[in-house]
Amino acid sequence: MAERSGACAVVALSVRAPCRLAAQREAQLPPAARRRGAARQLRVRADAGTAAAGDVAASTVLRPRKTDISDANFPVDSEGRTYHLGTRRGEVANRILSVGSEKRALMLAEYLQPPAPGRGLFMLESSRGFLTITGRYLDVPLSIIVTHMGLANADFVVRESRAVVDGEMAFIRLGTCGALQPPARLGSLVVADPGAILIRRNPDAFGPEGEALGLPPYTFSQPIPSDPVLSLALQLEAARLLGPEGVCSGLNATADSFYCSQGRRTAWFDDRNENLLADLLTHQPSTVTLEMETAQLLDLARCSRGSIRASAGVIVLADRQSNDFLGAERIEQLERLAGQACLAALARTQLEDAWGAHNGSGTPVWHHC
Ligand code: R1P
Ligand code: URA
Repeated sequence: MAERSGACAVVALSVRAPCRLAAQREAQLPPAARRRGAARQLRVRADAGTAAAGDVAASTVLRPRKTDISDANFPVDSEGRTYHLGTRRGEVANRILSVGSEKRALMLAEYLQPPAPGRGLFMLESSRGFLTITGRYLDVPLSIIVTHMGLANADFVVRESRAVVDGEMAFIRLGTCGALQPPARLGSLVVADPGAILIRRNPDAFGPEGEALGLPPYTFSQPIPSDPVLSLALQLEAARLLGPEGVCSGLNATADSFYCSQGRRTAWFDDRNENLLADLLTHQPSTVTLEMETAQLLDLARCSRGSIRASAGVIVLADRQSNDFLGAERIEQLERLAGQACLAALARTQLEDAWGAHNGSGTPVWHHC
């Protein structure tokens, strides 16, 4: 198939006869996607809490082929698909759970109901590897987006999703982090409430002029607030699912590197970060966690002219004092529980949204008909 991009792979989260599967997949493809071909098929289970046991829907991952772009300022293709995420109006819901990895996204997609009865989840992976999954949680349309890592990727996800959604939006990031001090501890979920600061490496400090001037090698922003309503909703849902002792809140620090800007030291590079964590705690004594995306999300929400609410919850997997790291099985358990808390907080938060016709530009994938 000339238009097929990439290899065809099946990730089976449950098992069914392959010939039946193929027919189901093909039937679920919208005509445009059928023409282009789908690179991968995945199977997800509807939320056990809201669907009949064993109700398994086959979901196909669409991989739209890149076509010519029309706008250098905000690039979109002839179908209105954004340049990096590859989604268009009607494919992304107003409520978005942003996660760092595909594994986490697929695991949490198991708790979604299909966007419309009798269909699989909507799944689209862009040529840049951003996976968008749209379905429903507690009957509310909701998207899970694989954001990968770092400030730039968080920027793509927020800006390009905002561009294809009408009405007020809510974003929650579910990530992992390192803990600096209590109440954050290995295995807890820490909600970024009151918000996050940004730590940036300052390249000017490493050149001769910067050295002569004594420029600081790292800079710290002031706290950027998270949305109090969304943060509280996340704390309440997380306490319900993880127990009150499993969740806390605190100021997060988002760094522009996993390594140097989080005070990790390696022999290969001159990072001048021996005092970074101590300086951070002098600057903001209440900082409890370190990760790589939340401040970008909160900054964009703050600058969204009131159109985006945002918060984040991060699972502590690295203790920066004791140097311990959480086991893989426990991480997955926590991702599942914290993920359901995020989905519930998003679904239960009131928004002035527009679930309808999306300005007449096509039927949303979650439309009942
Ligand atoms: C680094 O290992 C990654 O883990 C954390 C950091 O923010 C960074 O993205 O979050 P995620 O688990 O969401 O990726
Ligand atoms: N993610 C980070 O960014 N830092 C950590 O220490 C652990 C996860």
